[in-house]
This record gives sequence, C-alpha cells and structure tokens, in this order.
Amino acid sequence: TLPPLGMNAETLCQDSQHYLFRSLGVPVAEAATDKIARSVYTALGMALRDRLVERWNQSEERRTEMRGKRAFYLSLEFLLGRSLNNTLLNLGLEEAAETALASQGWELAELAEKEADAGLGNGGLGRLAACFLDSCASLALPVTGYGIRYAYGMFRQEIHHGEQVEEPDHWLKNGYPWEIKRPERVRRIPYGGHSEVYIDAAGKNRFRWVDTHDVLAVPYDIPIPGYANDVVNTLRLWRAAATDVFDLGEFNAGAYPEAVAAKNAAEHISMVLYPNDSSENGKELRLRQQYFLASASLQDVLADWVAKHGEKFSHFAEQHVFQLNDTHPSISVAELMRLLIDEHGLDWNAAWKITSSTMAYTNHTLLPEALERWPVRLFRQLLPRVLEIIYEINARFLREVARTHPGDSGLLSRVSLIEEGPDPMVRMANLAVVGSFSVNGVAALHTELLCRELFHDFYQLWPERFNNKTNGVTPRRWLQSANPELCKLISGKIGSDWQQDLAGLQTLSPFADDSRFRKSWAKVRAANKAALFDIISEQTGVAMIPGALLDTQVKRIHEYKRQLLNALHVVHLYDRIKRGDLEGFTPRNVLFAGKAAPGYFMAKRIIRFINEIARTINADPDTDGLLRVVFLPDYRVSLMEKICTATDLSEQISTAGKEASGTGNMKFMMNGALTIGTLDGANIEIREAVGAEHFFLFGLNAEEVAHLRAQYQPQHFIDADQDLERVLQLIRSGYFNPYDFGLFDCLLDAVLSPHDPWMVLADFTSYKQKQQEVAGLWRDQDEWLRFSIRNTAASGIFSSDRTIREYNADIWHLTPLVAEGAS
Ligand code: DL6
Repeated sequence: TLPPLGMNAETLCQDSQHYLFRSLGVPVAEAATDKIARSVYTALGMALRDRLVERWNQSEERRTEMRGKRAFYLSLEFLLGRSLNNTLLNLGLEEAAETALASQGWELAELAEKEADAGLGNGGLGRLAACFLDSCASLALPVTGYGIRYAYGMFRQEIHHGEQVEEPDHWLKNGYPWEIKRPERVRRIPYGGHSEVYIDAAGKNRFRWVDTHDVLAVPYDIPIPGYANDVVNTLRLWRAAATDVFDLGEFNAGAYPEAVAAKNAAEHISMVLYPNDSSENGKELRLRQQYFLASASLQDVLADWVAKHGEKFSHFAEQHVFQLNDTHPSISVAELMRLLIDEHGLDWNAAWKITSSTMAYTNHTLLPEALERWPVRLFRQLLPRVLEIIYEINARFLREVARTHPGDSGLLSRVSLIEEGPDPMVRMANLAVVGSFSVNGVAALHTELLCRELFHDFYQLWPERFNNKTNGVTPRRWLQSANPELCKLISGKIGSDWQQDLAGLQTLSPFADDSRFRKSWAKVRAANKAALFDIISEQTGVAMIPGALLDTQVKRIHEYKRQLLNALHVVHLYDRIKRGDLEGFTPRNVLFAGKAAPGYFMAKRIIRFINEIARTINADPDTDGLLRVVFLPDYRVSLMEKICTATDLSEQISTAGKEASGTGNMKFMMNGALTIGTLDGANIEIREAVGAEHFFLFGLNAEEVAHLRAQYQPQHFIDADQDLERVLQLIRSGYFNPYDFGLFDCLLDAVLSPHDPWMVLADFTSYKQKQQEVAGLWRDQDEWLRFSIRNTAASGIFSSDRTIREYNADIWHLTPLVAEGAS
C-alpha cells in the first residue's frame, strides 16, 4: 500500500509545485508572475485530486465490502459551478491551502477566480442535482451521479445595447483538473437500424436490434467529496465518440470530409447543453442525448452486476435504485427493459418487475410546455427497438386499466403513453410514472398540484406511489464556503454543531435580540454588500448606493417568474421620484440577473426592458442616492455565491401555482435575506418556517389564480390603481425607448391581455403595497436585522441534507458507509 498523502500546508505546497513545474511545465523563473495564476490553480487542483482519489478508492473498497444497495442519480444536467473552494472545505484543507499558496506569493481567493464554472445545467434543476451529490456524499450514502460531459455548457451571456447576446461556453478549454477519464469502461450506444425477430438456442422467439449506427460513450469521473467524513462518491459524465476515428475506405478514396462526417455526427451528441429550461423544442439531437445518457449509464450498472453475479438478476432490484431527475432521462424505463430482455435474456415479466421496482421519478414542473413528448415517427427512426418496448409497456398497462375501469375510454386515452392524432407522440412523463415505484414533487404545493391536476388519473390509480420531497440546498457551498465571515460569527455564538446538522441554526434565534450580535451581523453583511457592489461597478459601470437596501431577483428569465412585475414596480418608484412623492421613500438598489433561452422572444425582450429602464433611471440625476437599477450579465453559480450573501430582499414573485419549488429562495434565506413572495413553491414552507410575520406575502394564491382565470380583466386592476395606470402610460409613451418607438408594446400587450397566463397586473397593487412595508421595515434597521437573523436561524430545514435523508428514508433505503475502523 502507498503511504498516505499529507493533509497539511507543507505537503500541499510540495505537491502543487511538483505539478506546476514538472507536469504543467511552468518555468521556475516565471513562478511569481501573474500570467501563470491559472496554472497555479490547476496545479493545486491536481494536488487536491490526488487526495480525493486516495479517499475515493478507500470509499469504493468499503462500499464493495458492505455489498449494500446503491442509488444512481440520472440527470441531463449537473450545474456544479467551481470545485476548488468546495473541495478545500470538505477536505478540511482551507487553511493549509491558504498557507501553502501564501508561501508562494499567491492568494487563494484570487486563484479561485481562475476556475471556470462547470455550467452543465440551465438553472434550478441542474443545481439541485449538484447540491444532492454533495449531500449524498456528506451523509455517506452510496449514490453515483450519471450525466453528460457537454463540451459546451450553458452559454455565456453578454449584454450589447441592452440585448442578450449568447457566446459559447468552452469551459474545458484550459483543462479541468477535477476529472479522470476511464477509457476501460467505454459503452456502445445503438441508434437507427431496425428490430428483427430470431429464434434463440432454446427455441424461443427473441428480438434483436440490428444494422445500428453505434456511438461510443466514454466516461469521465469527477470525485464528489463528503463534508469532513473522508467519503468520496462519483459523478460519471459521458462523452460521445465515434466507434472508429474515421472511415478508412472513404479516406483512402480521397473523400476526406465524408470520412470524418460520421465522427463529427457521433461527437455532436455531447457537444452542447440545450439551453432551454421549462420548454422542450423537440429536437432529434436532444432525444439522442437522453438515450445516450440512459443507455450508457444502465449498461454500466448492469456490467458491474454481471461481473459479480453473472447473468442472475433475482436480487438486482434489492440492490439498485435509479432516481430520474425530471422526465429527461425517463427513456431509462424502456431501455432497462430492452437491456434486460434483449441483452441479458430475461422474460418480460421478470424484466418489468425489476424495472418498475428500481425506477423512481422526480417531477420538477407543472408547465405543460415542459413536459416532453416525442413524435412516434422520430422514435421509430432513431430508436426502433425502444419504441417497440414502449408500445408493449403501453399495451399491457392499458389492458390492465381497461380491466379495472371498464368502459372508461377517456381515462385510457389520458393515461396512454401514446398521444393519438395525425402525428402521434410518446408521452415521456406518462412513461416515467407508469414505470416507477415512486413519483415525487419538489415542494408541498407542487406535489399537491401534481396529485390534484397534472397526474390526477395516475394518482387515482396508484396513490401510494406519490410523495413529496421539498428541495434543499447544500449549506457547504451556499453558507460555509460563500459566507465564511457570517459562519464565524454564528459559530462564535452557538458553537459549530450546526455545520453537521443545519437544524442546529435554530439556536441562533434568541440572539436576534442581542444588540451587539446584531451590530456584528450588520457589519458582515455590509462587507459582503460592498464586495458585490465592487463587482457590479467593475462589470457594468453602475455605482450602487452604499448602505441602501439591496433588492434582488436573480433566476432564469421567464414570464411566469414575473421579472416584469418587479420592473413595473421599479418604474413606479421612478415615477414617484419624478413626481416628488418622496414621503416614506427608502433608497433602494434593484439587482436583476438571469439568462433567457435563446429562442424565447418575450424573455429576451424583458431583458431589454430591464436594461433600458436601468439606463434611463441611472442617468437621471433626480434618482441619485434614491434608486439604482442594474442587470448583471452572465448569471451563474459563482456569481450567486456572492449575490446571496449581500442581498437584503429576495424576490420570489412567480404567479402562484407555477414555480415548482425554487431553490434560490433558500440560498437567500440561509444568508439572512428577507423574502417578498407569493404563496408558491417552497415559499410557502419558507414562510411557515420563519413565521408569517417575517415574510412579505402578497398576491393571489394558486386557487385564486385558477378561479380568476376565466373572468380575468386586467383593466379592472388598472382602473383601481392610478399608480399602475401611470406606469403603463409612461412605458407606452416611449419614455424608456425614445429611439425605438413601440419596442415594449409587446410586453404591454401581454400584460393587458385578458389571456395573460401570468396575471401580472392582478398582483401589482398588492406587490406595491408590500414593497412599501419592506421600505418601512428597512428604515428600522434594528428590526430588519432581527428579521434577518431569524431567517437564517429558521433556514435549517432547507438544507439538502434534510431532503436527501427523506429520499433515503422513503425511496432509496440505503445504508450509509460506516467510517473505517468503526464497528
Ligand atoms: O426542483 C428544482 C427546480 C425547481 O426549484 C424550480 O422551481 C423548477 O422550475 C425547476 N424545474 C425545471 C424543469 N424544467 N424543465 N423541464 O427546471 O426545478
């Protein structure tokens, strides 16, 4: 056995210098120059990876010895962000790294900025997957993540003349020290061809999928360290590669482009992350990606099983569970059936028993446009054998429903996996529900609406399958690593047990009444805010108002999230300034950030609107010291780490019933922000946890939204609120777009329409009034700070550790890895 690696500044320094000079080839003469900063970061990453690998191998050995059940988290997205600080925190090496770097003349904070975000996700869903991996490792649960190693992650957003411009995110261009390629575990993924029947050696009719165009799936493993427990789990990401580098026949015949075409087509599969959140655009490549992930991951798991147990699957289900992160990987249901039947010789019933007792499905949205449906014709062409299996699952399922619900043809057509019509479609969400033993939503209201509306028929068939798992976020990244000074302050008061169980933060609550503690709290928050304002000024040239309220809405730009409602309120504040209506006016900085899907016209126009109102307001001297508005480009994980520690007011203002959960709301709360929000998603549970008196609630609830829909008349709300009328008039007058008349008419038309699904104007007046209350409370800084401390104190249940404990207790039933040497 190898001697263990040192976990101190000295050995870290030695090892990182070894990598810097010997592996990365940096000349010693350049050792202290700025231009090698990125290499210094990479070398430190490599030294840390060695320490991770050591624990990784030990963890794997212990897992193998324990022979326990394992879970596999299948997700098209893992929004990891940066790894350096997280690794240091979880390995307990922060101080050692600081000292090691200082001895070479570097600062850790400066080097951490050199790391590109691994942006392999769109937003909440992908970041949730990353938080879950951190929690699973921290709870020592044997959970492996499976995803795709996109060469290009979420696009980089630039703002040119107020408009979003998308730039490719080549996050791997400077190398990625946190991964290890595993060429020995390559898998072969079939596409195209056709299915045929043959008779096997035992004289049985079997199917095989032939004449396929195969693509290789090459795994890259990223170690996922647990917090202070020496456990390291795995995130395995697949890269697509051609089976042969190129067609030698064509190459030799001089047809060079044709010779490499197949290679290019294969590699396209993992080239780029689809930048659509909440809507699917039905592209063939996306279906290829979904199948690629499902097939590669399931083959991988089955290969491990067969290596240990041969082709005997009777205990497979007891040992495995696959958690499907949304409908995207739901093709796994059919693929596991195919692999078990066609590749491993099981009969249908045995395969179905295994599949339907190992698959578990998490739904993340109620928006109908986000529920995936694929044209049958596309499926037939790309995945003919998988389609046959889906048809067979459907036939057996519908036969059973017809038996238990005779004569109910409406029910049959609603629950069918196939939507009939001129262009029949495969309903992926139905496939996921039918094939899974557990179906969960991600916040209490969301799950309730799943059962009552979206999956009502299925809920009636199998009520026991449905359960709620309210989301959470990892306190390691979102509190400990992002806000170290606040953590020191907290531990100084209540000790550090809360770092093992975030529920312990509750004991902080009484200190809200301690004036000295409040003062220290305010000081830390002010420093965070100053640091963020520096970034904002550097990136946008806007000088925020020091000491003024920081009111933040950062998330994907989407009509249902209602950035427009916030922007209308900003226009109202500006209108008040211009009218001289300053009684009770509280100076305010309003921060927006977020990306719009490139093809989403309205979202992009909302970005333009925010930028134009910001430009006009910030340029008007009447607003000096009173109002600043900024749109910070390229919202991403590493930016949120700074934003959430500095924000005073968190905007969670979606139309009730539309936001499945939200997780940004939890990051803000943990760091002491107060929330203004609707009764939507996890806001409801946040309000319950902190107490209604500490939450700025406004707007219609989900039932009221549903009830109002049929008779919605936005004009009523305008007639009842002169401020709203003035805001709309000001915008219509072209005040914010003098050189581009009519630019924002589409936004006005949308909110003025009785068919506005998001009912923006219905909630304007109550939002405006609540914002007045916010302003009033901000003027009483003592009281505001009390609320802030109580928010942090009550945030413990929004740790993803709590969420994962619930997944484990109710769905996975895994045994945590015991520490080495423990009995
Ligand atoms: O569950 C994680 C996250 C929730 O917090 C958000 O409320 C929800 O919008 C998001 N869902 C999606 C689904 N999109 N699609 N398809 O991103 O999930």
